Amino acid sequence: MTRALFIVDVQNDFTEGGALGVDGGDAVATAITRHLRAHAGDYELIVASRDWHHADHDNGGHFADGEPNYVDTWPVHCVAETTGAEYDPELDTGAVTHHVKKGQGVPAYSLFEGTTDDGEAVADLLTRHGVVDVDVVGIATDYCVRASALDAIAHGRRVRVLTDLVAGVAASSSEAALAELAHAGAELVTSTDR
Ligand code: VGL
Repeated sequence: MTRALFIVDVQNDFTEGGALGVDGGDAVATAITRHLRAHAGDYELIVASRDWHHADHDNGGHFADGEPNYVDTWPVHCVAETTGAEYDPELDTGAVTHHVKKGQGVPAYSLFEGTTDDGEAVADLLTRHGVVDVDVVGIATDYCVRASALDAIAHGRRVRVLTDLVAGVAASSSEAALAELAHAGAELVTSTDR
């Protein structure tokens, strides 16, 4: 079977100390690096995404005008070309085959809303490589991991979420997201039990 790994939004602004840092973000970055050292060879494609928002722009209402509600309005985060938008330094991106940017001027929770550096849509990339299976890891469980995994299912792929390699904004919405993903057909498995 031809398998891809999605590494969703492991960026400085989503790890501890970032504008929208989640608990456990740094640990997830380190653990993904460990997973890549052992298992990069299991994947035909390793696709890493970055939120890449416009500066001085509300990005389609994604950046709060006032207090964010942390559901669909957020503090300013992951502005293109800033440190906050870079990959967390604990993530070793050496094995990444495709870098995807998303959210230029719009909210974009799913990695499928982005394009590679060559301008290719992720769905086309997967089809071109005959990818059947997708493992999903990264941040945030309850937002971009959720949306990316649901889209992978919607695009007909078999999806596993590696549950020790994700971190969420809030515990209850992360739990709900994992339950929703399981119901939608994703397999929830740890990186060591897979
Ligand atoms: C994300 C909140 C706002 C994410 C992105 O990467 O999950 N969450 N923007």
